[in-house]
Amino acid sequence: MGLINKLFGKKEEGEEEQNSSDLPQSQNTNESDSVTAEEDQAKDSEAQSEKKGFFSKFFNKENKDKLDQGLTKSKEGVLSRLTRVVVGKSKVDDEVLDNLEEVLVESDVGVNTTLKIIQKIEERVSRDKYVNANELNGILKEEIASLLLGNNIEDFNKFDTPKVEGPYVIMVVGVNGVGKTTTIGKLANQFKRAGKSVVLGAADTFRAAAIDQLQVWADRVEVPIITQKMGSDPASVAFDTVQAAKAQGADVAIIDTAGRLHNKINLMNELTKIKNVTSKVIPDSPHEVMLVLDASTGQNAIEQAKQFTKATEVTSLALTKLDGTAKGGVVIGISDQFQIPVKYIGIGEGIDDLQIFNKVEFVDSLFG
Ligand SMILES: Nc1nc2c(ncn2[C@@H]2O[C@H](COP(=O)(O)OP(=O)(O)OP(=O)(O)O)[C@@H](O)[C@H]2O)c(=O)[nH]1
Ligand SMILES: [Mg+2]
Repeated sequence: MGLINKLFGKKEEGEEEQNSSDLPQSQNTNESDSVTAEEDQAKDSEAQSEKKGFFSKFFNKENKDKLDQGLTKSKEGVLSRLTRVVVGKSKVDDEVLDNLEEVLVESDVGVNTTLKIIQKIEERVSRDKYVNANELNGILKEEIASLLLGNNIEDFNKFDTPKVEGPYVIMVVGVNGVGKTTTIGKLANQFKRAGKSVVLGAADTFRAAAIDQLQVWADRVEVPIITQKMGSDPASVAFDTVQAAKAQGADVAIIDTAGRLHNKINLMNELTKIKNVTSKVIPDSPHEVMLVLDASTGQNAIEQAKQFTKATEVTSLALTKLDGTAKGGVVIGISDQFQIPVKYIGIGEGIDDLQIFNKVEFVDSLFG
């Protein structure tokens, strides 16, 4: 809690600041006698810049602005619903909590996670006795961030890969059209920027266009790509990719795969086959199986994650298309419910529109 309190500018216990309007009148008057408006302003801006300075230690300003912008639609939805909950209310009572529950479900957080959040808020309200309705937003941020941080899954803080013998192999999986190929392109770009050498593998051999699409990204990022002709065995492309990456002494190999549904047995078996061949070249590979989910599908994304993780091993998640959707709350549900880290979020179609998922930063942006 300490870190969250600091991030959101809350004082430690016992240090609780009294709202000036709660102070006895005489004290208020004394204050205003001795402090001029200019001094007040100067103090305010000092406090502001201190707070900003503190914030910026954690959040890179440019990334945070971009995230704020990417989440605009979701944020607008959440905030307008929250405003409805507290309008005309002075304290957080049972009615506010009931309405809040509805707001969170409507915001695609998901029922299970919503119930956990409501329970935390209830505990908070009974602890603090009188919680003003206009504090609800801040309390929500704190409690949701604390819930997510409590799941013991560390955030990653840079585009990096663990040190392994040979290239670090990432196999990217997911349903059709969720943004696998685009995420691979963006990720390759970030890895390259971080000084890593990357090889891409076009193991979606179903459609010629799929191979071309990854080729376009490889050209744009200027990284090598391994392809075979359309209709070739995807496992054979994966094998070639890992072998080429190994031979070149590359740091990372990223394998694109065709979109598939969890219940298509043959296609799911194909993933197992791909895994088996990469491990022939680099034992323990693929080191990462990344499931890409389209956040704009809301609750379907949660369902897909459930089904996919049952059908095959998944070790990381990427949530795409957060821009242009009001369903961003789904990221909170997914981050809470799965013991698999949400590593990346997609906030646009451009090459730079991929961010590392940071729980506190995300919650801060979503609840504005
Ligand atoms: N707005 C937005 N669009 C995205 C994002 N990520 C991907 N897209 C778009 O989503 C569409 C599908 O992306 P692809 O990368 O082709 O998806 P895929 O999962 O590889 O699709 P298949 O190979 O057909 O299974 C493309 O038009 C992308 O530009 C994102 O973060 N934001
Ligand atoms: Mg694709």
